[in-house]
Amino acid sequence: MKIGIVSDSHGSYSHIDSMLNHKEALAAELWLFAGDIAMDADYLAMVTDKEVIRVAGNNDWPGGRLPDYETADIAGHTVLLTHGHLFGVNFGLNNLQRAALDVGADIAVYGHTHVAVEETIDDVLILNPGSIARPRDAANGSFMVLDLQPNKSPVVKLIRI
Ligand SMILES: [Mn+2]
Repeated sequence: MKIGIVSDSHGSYSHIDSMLNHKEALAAELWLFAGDIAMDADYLAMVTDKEVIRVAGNNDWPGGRLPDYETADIAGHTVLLTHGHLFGVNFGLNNLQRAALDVGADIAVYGHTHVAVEETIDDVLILNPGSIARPRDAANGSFMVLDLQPNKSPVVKLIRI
């Protein structure tokens, strides 16, 4: 199953539209939105007509309608989705990796840093799609497509818009 991963669009629907011009994005059957900001996930769900699993970012109002983290069982894998600020991701990924193990996840997805990451730490695949609208690691924003199949290693593709 192909899963689109996007984060930190910060209200820029035009960057989401640019993302959806890519064939890889159109192939996604499900989306994970890692926060900042909530209404962009609504927009993504509306224009793709796909399910968007979403969490709150630090710029989403406290006490809002989104959870701080979600777990999802997808094609034999378990994904922990969270924005990352609550796990101190600016200072390393160990807290996030431990949280993934705590909930039985083999994949952790986060955002917040606006820097794309694909890293495996002690059997947990940790992914950050970067920011689609305000990248800090390149001129163009980025998103990921994750292909999950039962009993197979995840396949990750980072795409720059
Ligand atoms: Mn953030």
